[in-house]
Amino acid sequence: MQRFIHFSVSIIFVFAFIVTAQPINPDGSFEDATTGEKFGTDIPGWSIITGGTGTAIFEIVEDDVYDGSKSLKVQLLTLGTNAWDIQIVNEPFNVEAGTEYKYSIWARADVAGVILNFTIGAPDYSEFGRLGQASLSDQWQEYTFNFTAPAGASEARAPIHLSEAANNAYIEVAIYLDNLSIEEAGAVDVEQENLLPSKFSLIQNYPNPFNPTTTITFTLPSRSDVHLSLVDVLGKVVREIAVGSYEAGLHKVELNASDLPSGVYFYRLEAGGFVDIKKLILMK
Ligand SMILES: [Ca+2]
Repeated sequence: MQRFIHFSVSIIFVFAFIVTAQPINPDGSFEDATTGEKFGTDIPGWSIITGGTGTAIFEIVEDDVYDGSKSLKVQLLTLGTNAWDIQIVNEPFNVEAGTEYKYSIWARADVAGVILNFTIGAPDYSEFGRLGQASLSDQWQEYTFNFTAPAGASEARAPIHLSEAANNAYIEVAIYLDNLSIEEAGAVDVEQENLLPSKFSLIQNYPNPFNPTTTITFTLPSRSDVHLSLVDVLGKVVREIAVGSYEAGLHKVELNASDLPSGVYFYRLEAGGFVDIKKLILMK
């Protein structure tokens, strides 16, 4: 019987796929705007909306900021008839349906107690939901909420509502907003790095059962002498799959068993004092 020994080995570095936290919304820190009083779409990335009898002064200022060199100052003049009459809306950004996002904004008011409402919605004005309400402090403070983009959503807008009835007591009080940041929940600030396995391991082959090829994966925390063999149910070595000195890392070895009969076999890894054995099934 002609005996084929067929294998290939590759080293794959194990990358940690780490998402760096990056806001997905347009300039939430107002840094792209010029200073002074603003109307309509004067602030890049934002729309100022006043409705009914709601009126307010929106102004980009430099004298009271949380982040960077600019913030938005709002002074309510008349509230209008409902909470939607005075808004500043962060313009549409892309979202992925089913993904959870973290919403964060910094705000303060010259007098504590001003009420803000935050929502997230589609560009067609159907809101995903009211995210939350904040009663502002007179110190800069962060307000955070999580939301999940619903099925079918691909874009969202982020209105901040200022004309709550409770704000009647705060007419002309200066309200400051800065650093609206919307990012994927769970994202962390970590440099991408190249990680080596921390231990020896022998991973279940795939596919299994197989015919006639399958892939066996193992990891080495340091360069090691490796002996990977195929053993039959009687304990007899029927194939040396991989023998030699291997670098630290994750290795994939292809086993071609085209010359072996169907049945149950085992593959056994010895490396640097580590021994493990797993079962595999050849089904022709
Ligand atoms: Ca800013």
